[in-house]
Amino acid sequence: MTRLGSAVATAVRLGLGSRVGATGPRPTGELVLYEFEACPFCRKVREALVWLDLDVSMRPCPPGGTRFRPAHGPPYPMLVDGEQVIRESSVIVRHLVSRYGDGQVPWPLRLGPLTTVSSGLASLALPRVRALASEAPARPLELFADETSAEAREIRQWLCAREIAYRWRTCGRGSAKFAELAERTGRAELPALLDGDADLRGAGAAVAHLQRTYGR
Ligand SMILES: N[C@@H](CCC(=O)N[C@@H](CS)C(=O)NCC(=O)O)C(=O)O
Repeated sequence: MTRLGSAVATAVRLGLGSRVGATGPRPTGELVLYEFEACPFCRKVREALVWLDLDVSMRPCPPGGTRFRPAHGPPYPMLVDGEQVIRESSVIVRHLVSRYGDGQVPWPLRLGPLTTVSSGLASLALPRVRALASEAPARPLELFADETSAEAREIRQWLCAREIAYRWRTCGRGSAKFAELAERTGRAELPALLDGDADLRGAGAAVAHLQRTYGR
């Protein structure tokens, strides 16, 4: 998706996914999300994760995928929170805001069919890329990014198409993770892909590194 396309998609979604909203208690365990980039229902969950400033272990399940799909089949999104396995995007969003927010679903996610239509429109320009071969990384990758930026989407799309698991450190406006990133690396610039000692900023550098290291 181009920068313009991404800006239009963000406008259609009323800016959700670019900033942190009302946060609450933090998870004690890991949140795991099975999803794919072009799925509008998955986008709703990604927007809620940024709103709540939550980190999540991503398990990309693109069409035709063979790494995570066999054990965790559709429909997507599917969230695992401790013992709980939750399907249905609206149920996942409600679960997240009631456990990790102030209990209020942000209003752009509360519009019923309109939410689905606008999320569908925002995801329209995204190709439903079928799974491509890759090497699985030996150590977890970390991606500091929000939901809405075109560059972040390009990196997520690459990772999604190759079914590469990663830790998404959601980083919307207002997140304390900007400070964490700056303290760890000396710079707060997003999107940031951290892979061991490699620190890649921007989609061009990140995708080139990923292609070189994990592409086939
Ligand atoms: N009502 C469900 C719809 C989920 C859904 O239809 N997901 C599609 C992707 S957009 C899916 O998993 N399709 C089957 C597949 O990809 O194999 C929700 O809100 O989560």
